[in-house]
Amino acid sequence: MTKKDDILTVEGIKNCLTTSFIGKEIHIFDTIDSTNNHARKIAKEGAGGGTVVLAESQTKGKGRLGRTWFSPSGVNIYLSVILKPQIPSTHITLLTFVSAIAVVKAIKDAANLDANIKWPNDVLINNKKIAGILSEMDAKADAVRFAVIGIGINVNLDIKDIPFELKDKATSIKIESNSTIDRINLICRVLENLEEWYNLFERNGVNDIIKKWKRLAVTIGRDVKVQSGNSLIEGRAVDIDVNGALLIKDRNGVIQRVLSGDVMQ
Ligand code: BT5
Repeated sequence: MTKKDDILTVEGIKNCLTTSFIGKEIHIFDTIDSTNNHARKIAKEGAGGGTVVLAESQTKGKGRLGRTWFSPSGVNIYLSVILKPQIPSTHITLLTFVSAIAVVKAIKDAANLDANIKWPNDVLINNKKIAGILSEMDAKADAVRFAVIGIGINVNLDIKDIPFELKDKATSIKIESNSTIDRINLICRVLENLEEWYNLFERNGVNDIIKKWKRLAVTIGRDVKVQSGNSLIEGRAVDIDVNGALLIKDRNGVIQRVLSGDVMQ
């Protein structure tokens, strides 16, 4: 594959996409601040569910809680999808789960690599982060008006181009498979898997999602330390609940419910 073949184009993506609503409208930027910010902006202006925003690079790629997402040009995937689910705002974490399942499956389909999920939003290979998901929403009276699912996947990123502070915790498909991957093919597989699992979520509710997520997750059954706001919760991660909260049995045998946070170990 030459560098020219690997430029993201709407036509290239539409040629490989078999979805029925996700990706019917696609916006691609060479550089943008954040695909999530742009998707939120156009959703507010009326862009429909299924609209996809992609960029070759981001100047202000976002993680959760104001963190930065390293977004160099031309090698990775920075993608946001607008969705308009009929769900209460308390179910937003489940959209992160739907997306994480889709990313794991797409990496398997496109690169034959087995990734897994760390609660709530990390996709890992060999314990290093290969993808991250940022779900944001606009809600009114506890109902979701629209959600933006942001997905960043390290694809053809070389080990030498990973910044020092991420060296121990980030990886890419190229590093793990020793080969360069067609990003357009991977984007199509992500969008198709996302549509499949999102439709299942809309049709059947949370149960299938939670069952599949648990099969792919490495967090459940482990002793964990979770930083949630200012508190550190330690114990055994025993389960997740219907809203995607992590249930941790502490050393007194009490179940602590954590809706957002970072698993430190
Ligand atoms: C996430 O946050 O993992 C969500 C990342 C979502 C990025 C996508 S890209 C398209 C869309 N547009 C956006 O602006 N964002 C979304 P969090 O769990 O908070 O993890 C952030 C942490 O991951 C950082 O503090 C770093 O430690 C690490 N990190 C940053 N960039 C990384 C990268 N490219 N690969 C692996 N780890 C990274």
